Amino acid sequence: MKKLLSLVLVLSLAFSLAACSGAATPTTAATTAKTDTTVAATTTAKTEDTTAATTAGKKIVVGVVQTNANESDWRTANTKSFTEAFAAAGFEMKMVFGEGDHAKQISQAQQLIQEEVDYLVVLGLQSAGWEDVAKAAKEAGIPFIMADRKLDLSEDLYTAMVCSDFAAEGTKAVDWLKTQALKDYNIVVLGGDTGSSAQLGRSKAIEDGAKANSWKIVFNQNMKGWDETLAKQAVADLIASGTKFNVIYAENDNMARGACAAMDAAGITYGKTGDVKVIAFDANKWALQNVLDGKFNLDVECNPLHGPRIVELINKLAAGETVEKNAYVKEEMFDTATITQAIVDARQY
Ligand code: GYE
Repeated sequence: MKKLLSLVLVLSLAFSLAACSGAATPTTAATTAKTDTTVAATTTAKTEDTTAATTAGKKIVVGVVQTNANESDWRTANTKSFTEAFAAAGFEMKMVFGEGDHAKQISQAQQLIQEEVDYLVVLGLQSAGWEDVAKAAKEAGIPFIMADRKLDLSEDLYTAMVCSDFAAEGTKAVDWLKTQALKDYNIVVLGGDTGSSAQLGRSKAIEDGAKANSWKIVFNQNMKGWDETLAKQAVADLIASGTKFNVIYAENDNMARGACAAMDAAGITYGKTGDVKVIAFDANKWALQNVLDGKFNLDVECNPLHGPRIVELINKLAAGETVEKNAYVKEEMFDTATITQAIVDARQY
């Protein structure tokens, strides 16, 4: 029955997908991210199928629709966290990578529904365009879980989410920037993948912050794949064009490192004692060492260790227990005034 149902659904999805064309625009940051950190809505997704899966001693099979294999050091840590936690939990993991292609992620999710996974975990390249997949998973009785990036789905179309609050991350950076009391603010925004909730949230925060504080954004471009080399080239071109800037707002650590490499090549000073403030997101271990060394001024944490969180969630769902529907990961920030060697040494990623 589940096989026939999912076949019908996949066919209807295929037809609807033909109509879906995800056109990316350079720097739009219009976002609908609604921060509802305290919603304690709970949900149970106990369906006869999932209960059967656990009780029958059958391995729980989890489909994971991941973004790109080598997108960033953050993504590498994220994939490793799933792989290790699922193996330890005895889950069978079917992880697929969209490699920058939203439509590819959609068809990969369909395929996993077709293969009757017990749970579907999605980390979307883009936050929009997931309704049909979520409906198909629901019809097939497969709990749909969002991890890392919140997708534009109504609450009835997903089971639970464990995500980062990207608007809050961006606001932390804007509030920190305000405390720097710079004479002028000429900001370079190196954005992440267009349309991802991470990019949308972080970009909107600095755009709103600039408007509210009459700061100038002299450059605002999204780098495909959060790419370090593209970020380096973009800043090198900016320097060559003679554009004056004194703040780098890089939406992940790798792009911040790319920007620093371009400034090194041009002899521009940055960081704790330099002319340009460098703001990064993710807070990988090597990046926090850069904060400690005064190369990065601020690093806003975005925690990639979702594996154990999703294992806990799935085990609860499989046991018919209630789970928090909208969970946001608790995250910090580290600047040159607060960072210590102990913090760096204790970093798990
Ligand atoms: O900031 C970036 C990664 O979705 C939060 O994706 C994640 C972002 C992270 O490639 O480094």
